[in-house]
Amino acid sequence: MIPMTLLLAASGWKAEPWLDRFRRLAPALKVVTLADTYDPAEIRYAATWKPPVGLLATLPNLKAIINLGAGVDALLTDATLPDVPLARVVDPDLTSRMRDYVVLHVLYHHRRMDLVAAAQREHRWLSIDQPAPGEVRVGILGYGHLGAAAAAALAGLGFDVAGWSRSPRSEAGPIPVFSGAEGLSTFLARSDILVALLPLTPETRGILNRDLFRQLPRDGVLGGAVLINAGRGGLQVEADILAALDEGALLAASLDVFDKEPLGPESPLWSHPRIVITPHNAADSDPEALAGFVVEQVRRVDAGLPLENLVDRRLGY
Ligand code: NDP
Ligand code: OXD
Repeated sequence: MIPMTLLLAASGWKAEPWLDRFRRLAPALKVVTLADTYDPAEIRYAATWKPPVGLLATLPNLKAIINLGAGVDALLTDATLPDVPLARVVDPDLTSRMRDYVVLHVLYHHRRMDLVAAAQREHRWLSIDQPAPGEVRVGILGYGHLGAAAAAALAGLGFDVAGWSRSPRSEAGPIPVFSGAEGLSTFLARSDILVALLPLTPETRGILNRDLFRQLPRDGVLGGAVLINAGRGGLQVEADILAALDEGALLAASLDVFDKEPLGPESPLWSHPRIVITPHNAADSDPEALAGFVVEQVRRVDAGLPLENLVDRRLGY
């Protein structure tokens, strides 16, 4: 009998912590990696992060793909991707990591830590006005699993939070959610701090551009608008961020993601005094937390049940 095997294909990640966790959770499940010799016909499930283009098309009996991150943009660029159900992780661990990243950077800019740190380097006692959180309007561009969790945490700290999504919300909640092109300008005009947590799709590529930055308020209590992008690098036009910082449409930015990763040492973004760079680690995928989701999807496929957190390939997320 051909074994029902899971292929773990996660580029740039250490395989052993995942394999170890799979062994503990599902000792009977055979798991192979690209470093192993396997028969392509034995692979029923693939757990992936940026697998080599074309790889999944070589697996004739593949029944499901489970993306080990929240964003599937890299996977969907593979024109040969087999037409089998595709799920992505949605998990409290991943969500809380992103929530914490967003809270950290909102507070950093709210408290003007860039100025405080610069003053410390000069041994200068700098006293800055401290607006109350309720005077700072935060806009969450992409009000999905991660955006909504970040929004709730920020609202809990007293910030004046709103969200923006593709589809309108059927019920009004405590946080106003704008939607679609018609809601965008109003949403932007009330975003002193703009947090991008959108997926990268044909519709969202390049959305963080000069036109958008010019719609952000300049008269907020921080003295200008701040961009935090933890979604995808392809959302932003890097040259427009630098231009917006120069012309005053942006006061500062925190960027976790870049069009080309790792960000090259020659990039002017590194040394800009009002940009904080983090190395795409806003919310890492932790095998301890996420391998259980993969095992559960394997169980569901075997039981003839649909995958959880299915990706809509037509929408691209
Ligand atoms: P979700 O699918 O849960 O949420 C996506 C949100 O974006 C939804 O609110 C959706 O609207 C909205 N959206 C999508 N397209 C559009 C559009 N064209 N116009 C307006 N709104 C749109 O995703 P997650 O919250 O789980 O993840 C978001 C992204 O975060 C991932 O795709 C990934 O790129 C990024 N990410 C980055 C990480 C990092 O470490 N930097 C880690 C994890 C994720 P609607 O609600 O109407 O569907
Ligand atoms: C993700 C990521 O999409 O880490 O999960 O970027």
